[in-house]
Amino acid sequence: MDAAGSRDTTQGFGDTEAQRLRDVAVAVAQEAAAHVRSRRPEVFGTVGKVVAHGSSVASKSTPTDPVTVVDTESEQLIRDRLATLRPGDAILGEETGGAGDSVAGLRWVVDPIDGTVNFLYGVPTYAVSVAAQIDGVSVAGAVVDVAAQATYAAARGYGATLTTVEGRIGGLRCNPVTDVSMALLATGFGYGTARRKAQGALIGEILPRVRDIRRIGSASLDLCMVASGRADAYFEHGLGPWDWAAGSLIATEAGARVRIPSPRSSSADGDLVVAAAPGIADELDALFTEVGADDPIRET
Ligand code: LIP
Repeated sequence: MDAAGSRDTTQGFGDTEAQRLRDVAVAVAQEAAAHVRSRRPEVFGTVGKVVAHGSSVASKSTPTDPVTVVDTESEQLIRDRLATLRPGDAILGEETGGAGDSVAGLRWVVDPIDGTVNFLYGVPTYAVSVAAQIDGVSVAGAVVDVAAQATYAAARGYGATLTTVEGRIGGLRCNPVTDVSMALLATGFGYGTARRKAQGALIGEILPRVRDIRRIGSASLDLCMVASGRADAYFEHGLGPWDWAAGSLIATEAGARVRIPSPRSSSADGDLVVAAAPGIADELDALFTEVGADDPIRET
């Protein structure tokens, strides 16, 4: 335990169920991230030597919503490792679904590559996200920044940590910002044209009222930016549960005020996800209500 009392920054030595689940999430996400890191140059080449994509890339909801062969490999690796470490546990994955409609009991919620467009283009901002939920509530989670080889992790009630590639472990806390006009916000956009038009209109209302906006292309890393103080808040409509299941817990355990959809929600519902440093949470909620950001943005 560190000076904060209940905050456990000694990964791997916890003895509660949440800490044990966190350690499984960390191990599995790190193994999948290592696979993703090794496969990118094989499939897409290195800068200045791009291999033709060909059959390595398909599209999902729109032609601009890709899934690569590495997304599928990463999810299969995660499923195989969880089947060994946690036999019989339900698993919901972005690429192959699963876990049925029920959120009862324990289920793993997995995004094998969060930030697939960045992965495709070689923009080094993509992650592997693995969360454990009990009755639809995230109790443990890990987000591995693949390019930086950095691991964000949390167990509910035990704080959030960042482990660097050098193995340094630190506790995470949100920024002490208290004025929305001085806040750096992160956001993201869907793939469908109708949703993107509505999201762009919201940006036009919000951008003049804040310090600035960043769009990095990975929801799980956006949420970890809030947890680590690299952003003061994050908001996005229309995420899947795999995008926010781990990062929302990490942000919560770092002190953020987090708003997430029902665990049964889907990207099509267009619900809003928000994570905000506590000093601006009320003012940001009022701004979102004023500009109409609280309402879902469905794909029409
Ligand atoms: C991505 C999210 C991101 C969002 C993108 C996309 P994917 O997830 O992490 O926040 O803005 O449109 O949904 O598709 O790379 O797993």
